[in-house]
Amino acid sequence: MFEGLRKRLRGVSRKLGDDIAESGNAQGTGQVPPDATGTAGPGISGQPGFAGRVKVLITERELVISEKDVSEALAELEMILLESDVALPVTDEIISHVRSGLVGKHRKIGDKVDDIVIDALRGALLDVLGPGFDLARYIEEHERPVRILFTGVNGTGKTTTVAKVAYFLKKKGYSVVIGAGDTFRAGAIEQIDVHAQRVGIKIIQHQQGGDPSAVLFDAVQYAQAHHIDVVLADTAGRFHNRANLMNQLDKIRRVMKPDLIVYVDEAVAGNDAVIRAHEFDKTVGADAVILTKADMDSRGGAAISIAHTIGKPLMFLGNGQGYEDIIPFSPEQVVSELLMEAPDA
Ligand SMILES: Nc1nc2c(ncn2[C@@H]2O[C@H](COP(=O)(O)OP(=O)(O)OP(=O)(O)O)[C@@H](O)[C@H]2O)c(=O)[nH]1
Ligand SMILES: [Mg+2]
Repeated sequence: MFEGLRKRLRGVSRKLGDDIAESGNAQGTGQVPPDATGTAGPGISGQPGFAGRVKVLITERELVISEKDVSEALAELEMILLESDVALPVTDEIISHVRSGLVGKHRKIGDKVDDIVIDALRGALLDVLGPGFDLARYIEEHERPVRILFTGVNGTGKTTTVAKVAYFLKKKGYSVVIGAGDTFRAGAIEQIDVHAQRVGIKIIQHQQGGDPSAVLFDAVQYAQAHHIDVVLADTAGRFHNRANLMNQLDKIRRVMKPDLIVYVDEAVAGNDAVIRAHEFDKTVGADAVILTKADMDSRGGAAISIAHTIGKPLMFLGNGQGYEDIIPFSPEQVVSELLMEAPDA
């Protein structure tokens, strides 16, 4: 996951560290008397004596990181983020956060520069990734059944994600019903029916061509009558500029009254996913985002940008085709993986 970005971040953080360390060496050799070996004795006229020399050494051993030390590596970091499809405003935010985390910082000669650099990068990434969304906690804190509507464009992984989330919640001990709300695409009802059988979850379905609002209304009624904890509503893929399909989604929203609208897109779509999420949020609303196919995404741009850009948290990352292949989004974990030292392969 995001291994291309990880490698490039590792490269640029080394460069940042090296540039800062090199400038420290230059300051050190330029200002500390070369013969300051600690020999006692009277000072040569115009030169500090032993005590003076020690003082110089001590004060000179604390260095301040300057803009000049970091500007080249930050320009490189900016290119890396943009080439990894991190949205421009998010890239700007990260750069300015790293810059303010480094420039003006006092450090002692001998402090590990790498730690200072990694701390600055970690802070910047955590800041843009936001807090994530804990679905189990949400369910605990809300009236049951919790109704969750999944939306998004065609083929991004909505149906698979509904099955994965159902499996995830079932393992946590929640009862779940799935509503087969894609009555539009041929084969869609059979597809989700097979998933539901495999993960052992009750499914409510109507005929193909029927009104998806009616199916999802029935799913909610079933959940209420049987004290089911969560309703997961699949829907047909659609683009935000298709007015009739968006009106249909609006009707679903009015009839089903979802507690959460989850926008599903693929991490591999990069900045397109961010733009689409924004459009869906404007048209039907979005409370959280799931990015699928993170296992196929080397660049990581959408995962880094989406929450900050649309102001909605990331809930899960999909990382494979199996039912287990879904990870609750943890900003700390993603940042640790991005910044972890691993052998260059
Ligand atoms: N590698 C990988 N493939 C995934 C992931 N999630 C879904 N897929 C695959 O993506 C393809 C499309 O998944 P669907 O769940 O049918 O997508 P959808 O959004 O429901 O598609 P429509 O209903 O046609 O809009 C399938 O082949 C899935 O197996 C993931 O996290 N990783
Ligand atoms: Mg589908």
